Amino acid sequence: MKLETNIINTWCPGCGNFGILQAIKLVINELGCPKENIVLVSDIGCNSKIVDYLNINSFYSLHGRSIATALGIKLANPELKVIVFIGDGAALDEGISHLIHAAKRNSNITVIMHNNRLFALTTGQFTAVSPKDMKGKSTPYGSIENPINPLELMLSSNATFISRGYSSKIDHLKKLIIDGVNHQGFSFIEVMQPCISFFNNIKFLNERCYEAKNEKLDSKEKAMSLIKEWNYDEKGKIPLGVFYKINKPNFEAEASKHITKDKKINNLKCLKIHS
Ligand SMILES: Cc1ncc(C[n+]2csc(CCOP(=O)(O)OP(=O)(O)O)c2C)c(N)n1
Ligand code: SF4
Repeated sequence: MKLETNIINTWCPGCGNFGILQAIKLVINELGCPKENIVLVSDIGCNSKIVDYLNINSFYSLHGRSIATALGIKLANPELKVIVFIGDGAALDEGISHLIHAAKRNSNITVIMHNNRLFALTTGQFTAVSPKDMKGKSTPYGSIENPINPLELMLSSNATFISRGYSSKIDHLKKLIIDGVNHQGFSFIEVMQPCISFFNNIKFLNERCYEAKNEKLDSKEKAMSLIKEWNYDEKGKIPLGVFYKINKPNFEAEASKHITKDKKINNLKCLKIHS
């Protein structure tokens, strides 16, 4: 089956989303599961157009609501591999509560957050991860707020798989996504993604991103020290890789036990009624 669609790609030339699209194509081909068992859930934004360019079952959600939608899909059919594409604006502004709760629940879905550090489709407003002083449509004199660190947020929300990739490192990103999709719990993959038109940080990212080695994936302390190595400021190196990975019962598996119990109770009730 052809992975490409006939839809004309409207991303700006040079956009980091092309690298993520390339990585996800490799992931789908290498995952080894039937393509009909994969569901892509997209948000709203430049990032979300990715599902238009992939011939895979997908669901266009509302802005900031894609994670809740994905959780519902996974709950209804736990056999599916559910992958969310979401921007930093949707994940950390409009939809931040969904992100925190999906992590807390350890929902067995994968969230790929395209981090271009602003709202791109609406032409460059600041988000929770925009640098202080960033000038844009909603901050003509520069943002007066400091960015949050989303990976720190994920660690404190008890996400069981936390990682970071870069759209220009396609092979590395492909491996991260495969690892995240195969993880039996909530996997969060932040992807640094330059927005060429409104916040072109490609040189900054090329100079700073490096593949970090983490031998202690189950250590929160080690994860925090890697996560804190770069704090969304304009200095230092930016580590890439898996920072944290632990096994814990996931939301859908736990919920299914209750559903099975419920079914048994209902069956007993039916038997009583009929006897
Ligand atoms: C609830 C809601 N708020 C605002 C919008 C307008 N809106 C559409 S796309 C977008 C920007 C998306 O930014 P982001 O999520 O960071 O994704 P990007 O475009 O950067 O990939 C906004 C604000 C909307 N559609 N719905
Ligand atoms: S506006 Fe930015 S994020 Fe959107 S397609 Fe263009 S370069 Fe990519």
